[in-house]
Amino acid sequence: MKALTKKETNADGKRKPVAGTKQISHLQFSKEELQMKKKLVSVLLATSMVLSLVACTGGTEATSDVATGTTEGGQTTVEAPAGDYDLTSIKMVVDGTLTANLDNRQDAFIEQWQEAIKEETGRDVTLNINQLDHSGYVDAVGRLFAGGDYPDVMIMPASMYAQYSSTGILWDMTDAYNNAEFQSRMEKPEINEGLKRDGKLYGFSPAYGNGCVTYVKTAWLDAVGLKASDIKTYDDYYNMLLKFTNEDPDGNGKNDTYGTIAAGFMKTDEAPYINYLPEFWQDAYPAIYQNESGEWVDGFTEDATKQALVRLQKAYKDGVIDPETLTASTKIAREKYFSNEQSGSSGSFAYWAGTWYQTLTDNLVKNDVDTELVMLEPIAEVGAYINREAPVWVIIDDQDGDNSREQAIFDTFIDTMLDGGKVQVLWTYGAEDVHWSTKAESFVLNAGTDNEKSYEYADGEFHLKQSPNDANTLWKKNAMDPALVIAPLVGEYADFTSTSELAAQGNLFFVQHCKDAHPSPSCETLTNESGTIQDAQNRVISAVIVEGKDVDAALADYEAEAGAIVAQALSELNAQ
Ligand SMILES: [Ca+2]
Ligand SMILES: [Ca+2]
Repeated sequence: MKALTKKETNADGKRKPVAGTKQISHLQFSKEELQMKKKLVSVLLATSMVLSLVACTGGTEATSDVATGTTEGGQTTVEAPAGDYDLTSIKMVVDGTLTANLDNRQDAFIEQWQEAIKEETGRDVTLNINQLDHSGYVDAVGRLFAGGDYPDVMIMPASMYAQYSSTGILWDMTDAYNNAEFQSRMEKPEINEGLKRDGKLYGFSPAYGNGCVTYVKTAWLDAVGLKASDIKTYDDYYNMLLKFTNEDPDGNGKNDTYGTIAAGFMKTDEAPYINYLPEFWQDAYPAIYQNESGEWVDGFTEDATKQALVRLQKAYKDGVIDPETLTASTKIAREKYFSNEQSGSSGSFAYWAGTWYQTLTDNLVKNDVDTELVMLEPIAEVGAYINREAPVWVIIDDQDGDNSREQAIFDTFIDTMLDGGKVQVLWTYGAEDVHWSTKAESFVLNAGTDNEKSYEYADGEFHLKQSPNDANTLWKKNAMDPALVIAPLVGEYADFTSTSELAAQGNLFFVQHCKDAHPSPSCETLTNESGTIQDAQNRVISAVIVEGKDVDAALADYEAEAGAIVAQALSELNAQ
């Protein structure tokens, strides 16, 4: 259903039947089935929108619903060379990656970004940010697209990028990237080289991926007589979870705690899917991936996945996993973890490495809970934590056959993101004198408590300030993690470094204990029908783990629901 290309026509020029055609019949499905297929519908609508844009955009008429700026008056800029495009606004969609959210002075970030852009590019551009909830991001974007509401730029998690990269919706930024100003400072070109599909780059990542590590509450380990260094195998880990569940580690006299909690047993719509419960999934990779012999396979039906599902089924039955894991968002999972009320909380929690080590600790401090967290070395069966593919920034192609608008967006928004200076600082740390400063100042966090901490800075000394929405925590970073970025700050900004010791420890620990995630698959059938596969996977997860259904029976249901689609996807992938 993507824009017609040579690839999709037969020798006689007729359009080949493409995967997804039969999905038109979903319109006759029940409301419930429609709901289940919402992701698919979103993608279909999005891709058919592109098709209709291509069909109706011709000559000098700019009829695109997606077009912004000067094309809106019916005049196109077909003759205009790149660089002359009069870009006046950028509509951006983002998830929780942008830490400078509405509660944290996003207005100041926008204002300073607009000023810096004017200084650097001469362009007067209004930045409009639509920040969507992090947990439901993929669905929310699908709904925006389905409603024809396309941004100019947006962030996409890697698996979403794989899904959309072949649709024609994303602008081919290969040339723009190759000629970008930041290339002279590039330290890790392999990150974006790895994002190319058939040699073309449709999404840009300014940083590498990062991943999750398992944090454990030291006070709970002490309470049940364990040490983190003793947890070496799955049996050790499971024994720890049992003790956290059955031996009252919070000391309130009741067995009202859990071993662990996660945002979902498996995050079926976002690679690497299993990073929130690594000890249970171990060597399983329950998604379509390329195995060691180079063949694309469905890991969801492999024996390793069956064994992982059985481990999770037992853990659920034993009560060591918080049952809210089935539905919890990342926000709910982490808030339960560091809650002031530790009854109902968990001892072990796999979450993002680096900055989050500091943030989780800060929240424990704020909630007056024993604060020490220890990072668990990967147990033997896990071996290494997963370094996810980096999320990317994409530019929406308005399909008018002219690159000047998209090039202007690249130059203004993406190229400046790694300018080594003012704009990169904004993406990395936020707004000057709001999130960070070089002015002399002193302040105290958690004054009058055991966790009181004083900070004092001389004039000219770069430092992070108190978080705008919470004067008792230190601000950490904005959208780009300084430890993960692929091109450095330079000149007067070169010594702007984050001061959090735990974040640095966390990043180092992760780098020492990680392996790269399998690359996300990209083919037409997955673009159109991955929602159906995810729905079938979610039903297996829920049936086996929560309802205690036999794993083989549940996988037979999966095969009946999604088997044909998976087989088609695998055949496309293996033919590439
Ligand atoms: Ca208790
Ligand atoms: Ca265009």
